[in-house]
Amino acid sequence: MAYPFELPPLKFAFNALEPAIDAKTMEIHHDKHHGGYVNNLNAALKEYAQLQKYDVQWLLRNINSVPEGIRTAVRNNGGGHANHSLFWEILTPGGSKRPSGALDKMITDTFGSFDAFVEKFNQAASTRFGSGWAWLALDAAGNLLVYSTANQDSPYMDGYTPILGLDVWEHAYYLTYQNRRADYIKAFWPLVNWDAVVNHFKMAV
Ligand code: MN3
Repeated sequence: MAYPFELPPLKFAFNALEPAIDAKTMEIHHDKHHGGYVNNLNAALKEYAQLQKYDVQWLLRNINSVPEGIRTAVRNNGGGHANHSLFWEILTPGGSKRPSGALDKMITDTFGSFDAFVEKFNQAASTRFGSGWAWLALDAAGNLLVYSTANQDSPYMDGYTPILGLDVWEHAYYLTYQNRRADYIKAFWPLVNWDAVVNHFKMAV
C-alpha cells in the first residue's frame, strides 16, 4: 500500500478493549492521532511523485534518501502511520495468552523465559522518557530484540522489523491512567493478539 495512504479501520469497536483501554482514548487515538499522521504523510508526499510508489516501510527503511525538505515529516508521520497500523493489529478483545510455535521457542531461547521477555519489554516501555514506543523486533540477521524508540521513530529506520509494539505516548493512556504508565503497561498484556504477532513474525523471517 502506497500513496495516498489510508487510515486502516479498527477491527473492533472503540469500547471493545475496556476497561483496559477506554473508548474515548481509542476513538481519539485512532481517528484523530493516527488519522492525522496519515493526512500529514500524504501532504508531505503530494509534490514528490517519485516517492509515491513506495510503501511506508520502504520510506522508513530508506529515510536517509528521502529528500531533506520532507524527511522529518516522513519520519514523524510515516513512523506514526506504520507504528499505529501495527499497534491496532496486535490488540484484540480478550487477547491470547502466549505466542505459538517457533516464536514462543525463540522468545524463550533469546530472553531465557517468556516472563523474562515480558519484564524486559516492560522495562523498555516504562523507562522510555517522554513519548515513544517499546518494541519486540527482528534484526537483519533474524534475531529478536527488545528496545524502545523516541517519538514516532520506527524500528524500520534502524533496519529492524517490528512484530509487537506498545505506544507509551501519554495520548495512549492518559484519560484512564493519568501518570500511571506502569498500570497501562500491565493492562496491555491481556489484550495482545499473539496470533497477529506470530503472523508478523512469519512474514519477517
Ligand atoms: Mn499513539
